Amino acid sequence: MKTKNVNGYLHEEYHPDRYEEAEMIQRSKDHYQWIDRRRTVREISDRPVPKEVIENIIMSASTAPSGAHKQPWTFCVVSNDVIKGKIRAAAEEEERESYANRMSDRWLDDLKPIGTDDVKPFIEKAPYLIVVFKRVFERDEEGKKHNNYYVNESVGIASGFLISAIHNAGLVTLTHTPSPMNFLQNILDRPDNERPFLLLPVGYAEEEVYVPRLTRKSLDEAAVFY
Ligand code: IYR
Repeated sequence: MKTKNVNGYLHEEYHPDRYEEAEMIQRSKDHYQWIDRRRTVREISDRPVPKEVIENIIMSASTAPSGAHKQPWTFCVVSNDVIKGKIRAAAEEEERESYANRMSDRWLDDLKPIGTDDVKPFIEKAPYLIVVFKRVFERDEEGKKHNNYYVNESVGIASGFLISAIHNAGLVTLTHTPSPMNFLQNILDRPDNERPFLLLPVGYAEEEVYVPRLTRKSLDEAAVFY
């Protein structure tokens, strides 16, 4: 393998996958049509999912690019019913307060077409909960803190990869964002350099599920070409 030296570090030759134009067009179109079938599903079945699938999904997410390749994420996987029960109870407590008092009328109106409320059965029902934590800093051997870079961007990208990998496996998820969500830090006993970022229940969709009828932005709405 061909290598070169950059600042005293080894760089190795890389051969990106390449396709002829026609194949490239077909592949990009197929990928769009495949990912456009993904929907957020709140009715998740309790049917077991092989743990290996969850492991592969997380390894896919963990290939995301990150600031200075610090990989500032930890994916906590919960299958234990007692822990799920604690998470659901704490999440619903926050959500009850949010829906009743913290969210604006405008916000509640915006959620009406989606039909969400403060009851979150999927937290206990889904075979797996993936709780994504961002790692704000790392500690060196002497215990000194070193901030990570572009943490939200990096963990956001990794979460996107995660959602795409879940779709690829034929499973469903939703991005649950209880707010505030510091309770996850305590229940999962995470270190002080981690902050909860997203909670994703993962599993099969129930046999018969309904999702809001929605339209996605057209190319003209989503993009500007200069
Ligand atoms: N975090 C709450 C409320 C909520 C907010 C938005 I913006 C959504 O798109 C959906 C829900 C919840 O999870 O119910």
